Amino acid sequence: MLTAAAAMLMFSACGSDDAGGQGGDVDAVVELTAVEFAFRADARITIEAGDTVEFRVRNEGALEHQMEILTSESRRLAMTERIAPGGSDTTVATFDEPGVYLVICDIDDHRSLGHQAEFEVVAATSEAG
Ligand SMILES: [Cu+2]
Repeated sequence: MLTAAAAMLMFSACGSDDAGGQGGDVDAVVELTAVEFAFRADARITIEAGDTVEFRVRNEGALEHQMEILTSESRRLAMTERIAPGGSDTTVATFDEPGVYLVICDIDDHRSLGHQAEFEVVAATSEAG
C-alpha cells in the first residue's frame, strides 16, 4: 500500500453535463497544470468507481512534461503525449475500482524529483445494476 507521502491532488471540475467534444461518455473533466516538478489543480472533485474522467493537462513549466495515470500496482490507465512548454494534451481514464491512484510525469527523472501526486477514487454511491 502507498503511504500518504505524496501530496493529494485537488481536482477542478468543469461540469459533468458539459463535457462536449469527442467521446461524450465522460463523467468529469479534470484540469491539471504541470510545472517543475508538480501537478496542480484548483478545486476538488469526487471520482467514483466506474467514472470515466477526461484529464486536460497544460504545461506551464519551462521543460517538457507529460502525464500518466497509474493504479497503485503501477498499471497504466492513461497517458498524454510529451507536452512542450505552453502546450496541452488530453487523455481519458476509466476507474473501475475504488482506491488510490497516481498521477506521474515519466520524462527523464521528473518522477523522482517529485513530479507525481496521488488521489483517491471512492466507491460508487449508487449501484446502477
Ligand atoms: Cu515532468
